[in-house]
Amino acid sequence: MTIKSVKAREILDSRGNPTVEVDLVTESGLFRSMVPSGASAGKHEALELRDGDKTRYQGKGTLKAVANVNNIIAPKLVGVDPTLQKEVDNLMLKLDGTPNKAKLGANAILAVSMAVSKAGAAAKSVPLYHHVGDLFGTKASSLPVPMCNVINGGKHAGQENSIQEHMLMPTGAKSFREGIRMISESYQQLSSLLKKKYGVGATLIGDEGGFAPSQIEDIHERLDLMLSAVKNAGYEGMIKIALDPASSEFYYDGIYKIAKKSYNRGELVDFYADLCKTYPIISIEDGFAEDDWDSWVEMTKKLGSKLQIVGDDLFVTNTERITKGIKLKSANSVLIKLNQIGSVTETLNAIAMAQKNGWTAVVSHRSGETEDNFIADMVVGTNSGQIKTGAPARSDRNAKYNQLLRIEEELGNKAQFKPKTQVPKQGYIQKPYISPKHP
Ligand code: 2PG
Ligand code: MG
Repeated sequence: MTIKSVKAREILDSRGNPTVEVDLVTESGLFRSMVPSGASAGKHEALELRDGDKTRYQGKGTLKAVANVNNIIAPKLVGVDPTLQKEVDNLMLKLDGTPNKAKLGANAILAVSMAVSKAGAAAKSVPLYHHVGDLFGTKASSLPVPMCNVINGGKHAGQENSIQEHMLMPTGAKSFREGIRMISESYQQLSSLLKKKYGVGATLIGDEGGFAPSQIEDIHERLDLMLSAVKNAGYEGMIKIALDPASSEFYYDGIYKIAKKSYNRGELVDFYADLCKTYPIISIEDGFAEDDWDSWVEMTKKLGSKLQIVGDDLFVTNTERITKGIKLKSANSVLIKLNQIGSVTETLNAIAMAQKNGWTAVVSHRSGETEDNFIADMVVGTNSGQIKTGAPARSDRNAKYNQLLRIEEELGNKAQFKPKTQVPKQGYIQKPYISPKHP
């Protein structure tokens, strides 16, 4: 089986911004991939190539990246075996030749890289998650515990100095299918609570499908409402909370600003510790800014034994930065985003590095997404155990959840869903937790 053709085009993502799509053809058919895009992107991410031509899409066009696929990458791939993922990715890295994919664009390279994986799976007549498992060196069987962002803040909701993601994790579920139902029912209950308290405007949603009630600045009120929704849905104690403050967005030269308050390093660690003692929080991502390593180390020292501390902007799925983090003990988990680094092989290497060092790896979407559900297969293929892909709303988010439902069905009694081992630390609060004050 060989690659016959590779063709890129400019399409739209879930925010209506342009992105890159690739159609790759082999004897087994056509394989299509689309690249996501971040809003609260880390400054150490690989380069997302944009045209900069202000007369099109506010300069965000991707015609240069598309041309790089069609004119530079495609001719080199015709005749190549698509099961040779590492070789193809290395070839593209060489064609690019820069440390951050500045020449061809991470969006150009990644679109091809993902399409190659899909074609590779088809060449072997196996599902994509199975092929990813082969590339990664595991037998794919583990369905992830989802982190579902039901209240969107920060850049994803047009808010300043605000915690970005408030997520529910169905750790008490017996299967992925049951977990996603628990989340969906809680999400609908949250909608009712918000409507009752603030009117229908409070149920408008942000970039990741979660509600974005601009009336609610206070994190305690946000979390209380979430827990009330969980209780109303009948799942009290069975759903835990994860946060992504995305703090690089509210970091001002040594000071962090949330709502109208300012925090220095020690105060912010205390703020998180207090939250963890009040709410069943088991994971905090990007509690500190992308280059504030000392604060990360302090937070991990104080809270890391009972809390999953996830580096997103800090590590940008880059094994060099993860190596530094492991050495410094600056976290205990890595957020994994394909487009932060720009190829499937490098992404799998980042997951492997985390797992080999006893850290968790959380596979993640971007706030700007497409209907491509590649990450659903990737999280199963690597047995990563956790996926963050938004609220159970909007097709760009549900594309991933729906694919996981299909994979669980296909794996049948081989499917593993074991939150106790997949989500290693169960937080400060075991059970039962507070009865919410706010609703
Ligand atoms: C994050 C992501 C995804 P963005 O910060 O983790 O939720 O947001 O894609 O905007 O960087
Ligand atoms: Mg993040």
